[in-house]
Amino acid sequence: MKLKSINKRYLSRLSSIKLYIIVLFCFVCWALIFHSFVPNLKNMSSTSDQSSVLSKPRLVVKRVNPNTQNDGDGAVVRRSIGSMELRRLDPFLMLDEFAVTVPAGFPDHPHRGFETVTYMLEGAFTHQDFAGNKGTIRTGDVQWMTAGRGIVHSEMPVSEGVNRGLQLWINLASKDKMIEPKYQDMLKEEISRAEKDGVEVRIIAGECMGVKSPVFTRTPAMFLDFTLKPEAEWHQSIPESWNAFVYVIEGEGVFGSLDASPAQAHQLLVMGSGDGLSVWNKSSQPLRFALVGGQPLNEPIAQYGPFVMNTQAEIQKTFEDYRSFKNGFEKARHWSSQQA
Ligand code: FJE
Ligand code: FE
Repeated sequence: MKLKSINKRYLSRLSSIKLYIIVLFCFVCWALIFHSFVPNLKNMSSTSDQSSVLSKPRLVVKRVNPNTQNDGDGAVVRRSIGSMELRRLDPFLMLDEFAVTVPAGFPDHPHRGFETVTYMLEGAFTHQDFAGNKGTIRTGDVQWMTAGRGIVHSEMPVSEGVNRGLQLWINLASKDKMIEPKYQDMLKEEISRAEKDGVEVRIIAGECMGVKSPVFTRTPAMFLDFTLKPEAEWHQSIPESWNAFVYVIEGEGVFGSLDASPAQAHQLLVMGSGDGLSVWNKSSQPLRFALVGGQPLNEPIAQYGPFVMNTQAEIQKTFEDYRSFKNGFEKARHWSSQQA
């Protein structure tokens, strides 16, 4: 009788241990499955994934063939945004492809009210500012500068030969125009890269193929440098409310729809409304282009050269501040860049 009850208790304990083991086993299985699926889930939900088919691809609404012109001190620029052909593309104020050889360059000049993004394609540029910041960006490096309330600086080539790159001006919202200046520099090796199906991308700002750039964009924006092998195609989502453009750096590509005529190097394509960009490389050479998008500010703009504010009165105030070294221009009083 006694033996029987001990036996019973023993058996019930044994079955509860079994139950524990089964539950533990199930948990381990679930954890393993979950872990192996999460990255895929992330990929699947990633809007920049090739598998996410665009429902409303953006079409090219304008093509700009920038003429070369002079700016700064003997520097040659191909200005696409900021030219007569394309005054602005909110929030973008200017896009220059610059090609500069020593001793030309962009000597001491001010900025207020926006951000400048300088992306070196070839050669090197040295930057010096009135706060004592100094640095050189080389092929593949980026300088993301928030001028905010004021920067005075020089941008000059350092090496013989061609020094080539893109400079983009992104407007700041009225509430951000007078913020403290800030630099976000990235060396080529620090710029996130991703690769898939013959498509390589350098993620300067924003996100692509599930990879994010660490750059903080005060005005929400994306800046992707794509290289497509021959035969490759890509379908990149872009927030619907943003403006977007393509700048062809090298080769030729078909943008927007398969029957569009190919775009060539140095052309800027303004993309119309839709949920993303479709691109095909139908040529036998690599295609390299920058895809840039940004949230429009929809604010009035008053611009005088490198000062971009909302009203003419604020421009007048900016002249006054710059002239009398006030409200962010204090350090300009005793500063000029050092000559090499
Ligand atoms: C400028 C004088 C300037 N495009 N692309 C007047 F020098 C400049 C200026 C530049 C610039 C600089 C680089 Cl590194 C590349 C550029 C113009 O600095 F914008 C105005 N308005
Ligand atoms: Fe500048």
